[in-house]
Amino acid sequence: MTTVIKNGTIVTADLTYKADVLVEGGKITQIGPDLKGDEVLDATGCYVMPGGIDPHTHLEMPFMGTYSADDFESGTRAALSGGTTMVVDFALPSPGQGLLDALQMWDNKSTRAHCDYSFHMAITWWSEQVFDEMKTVVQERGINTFKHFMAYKGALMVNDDELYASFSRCAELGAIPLVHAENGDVVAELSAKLLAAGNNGPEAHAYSRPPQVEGEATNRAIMIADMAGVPLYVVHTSCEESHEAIRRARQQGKRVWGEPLIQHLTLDESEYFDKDWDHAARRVMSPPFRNKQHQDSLWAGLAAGSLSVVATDHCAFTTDQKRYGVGDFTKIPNGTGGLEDRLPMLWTHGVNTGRITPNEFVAVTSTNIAKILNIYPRKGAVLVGADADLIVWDPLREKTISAKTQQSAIDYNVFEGKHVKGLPRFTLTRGRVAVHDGEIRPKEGHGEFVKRPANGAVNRALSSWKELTAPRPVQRSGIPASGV
Ligand code: DUC
Ligand code: ZN
Ligand code: ZN
Ligand code: ZN
Repeated sequence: MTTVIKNGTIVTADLTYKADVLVEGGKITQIGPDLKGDEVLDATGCYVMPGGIDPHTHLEMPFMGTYSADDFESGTRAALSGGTTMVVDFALPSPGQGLLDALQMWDNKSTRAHCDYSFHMAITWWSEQVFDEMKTVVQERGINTFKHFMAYKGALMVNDDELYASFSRCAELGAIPLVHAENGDVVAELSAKLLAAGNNGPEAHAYSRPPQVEGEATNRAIMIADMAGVPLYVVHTSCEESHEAIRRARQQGKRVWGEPLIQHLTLDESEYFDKDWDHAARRVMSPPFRNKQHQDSLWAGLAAGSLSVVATDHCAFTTDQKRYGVGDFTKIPNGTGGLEDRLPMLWTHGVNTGRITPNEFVAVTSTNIAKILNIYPRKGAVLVGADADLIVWDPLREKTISAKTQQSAIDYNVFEGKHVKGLPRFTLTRGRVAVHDGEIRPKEGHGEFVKRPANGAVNRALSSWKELTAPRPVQRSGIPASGV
């Protein structure tokens, strides 16, 4: 059986041109004029683009006393509905749990996925066992990224000695460290102070995590990565302070990437103020939403190339779950949804406004992250031989986002009432048509795990690379020359 996408305009990270695309056996087999196939998908007036890759999701994750409400079934269904054809979720060992043990849990959960997926491995504690298992994770399991939390003190947070040890191990294994960059010690202090002063509502969550805690941690992680000689990927970059550290590092020749979320690009801190408790609590995530200046900085970074990827950190909790934090904002489960809405929101607020081009849209939603994760051009490309993970994007299709019509399992949507223009007419996951004329046709279990081999990239920063690797003079005896 062959499928042909006819009369569309192909848009990749580099090129825009008219051609048909032929799909067979889950792969793109031909690109050119006047192709024929058994099944015909009409792309007249549409863009044919690589399906979105969301490298930052938390599906059915045990967190803050509960589980995130979207699992691999509802989560990947939401993804496909909005044009995302691959997700990378975080396998999260509880401190003390082995990495391979945690991976087994994620293997079990992910069997219901409707689209392809991969995992990042989180390092939530440090030991010889963790050091050893990292090698198996990379070399046998095909996972080349390790995530580190610099916040969530007393739970997931790792300290600087552990960061340096793990980053150095990543360097040996050809893996890339990821960081959630917030200064967890300062967040804990500010939270305690706010609570002691009787400030226990959801807006205090934002006060407890000012941009400085993110800027400091981002800079610290960059410097530690530089000393370990390893690249660094900074998840959910939300503010100018963090963006500035990333920009400076890149300018100095460091291989550092920043990932703003669609939520931070389109929603601001006013969501927390003068709103009812539920409205604000539903938007509690870390880092919190920022003001317009920070938003402008993120948009500018996408246009200038100092920020590389737009993700969601999809971590959805119901209103009932959010209410665990009534009377104590530190108990509100952190997280917001966005999987289904990332592409339409970015198109509407990015491409339709002229902030980014359609080619840049493809770069930041798919191609850049495929390259960073070492799965390009199998993913993130419209090329012969690539997986047929494709979207036929109709720039004239419109809708108003609402929880009533969403795929996600929760009872609200942080983008409720937002009008989007630009939606998938068709979404193909390895050749299978999962969205047909805007209607979702999911298939549980269609998704496969995508192995990501080790990556040869190193951080060749000019600032410290030579200094760290060059032979240095050593006074071997350690005894003063005069003798004592
Ligand atoms: N931030 C969130 O808001 N949720 C999940 C984890 C995280 O870092
Ligand atoms: Zn995080
Ligand atoms: Zn409201
Ligand atoms: Zn996250």
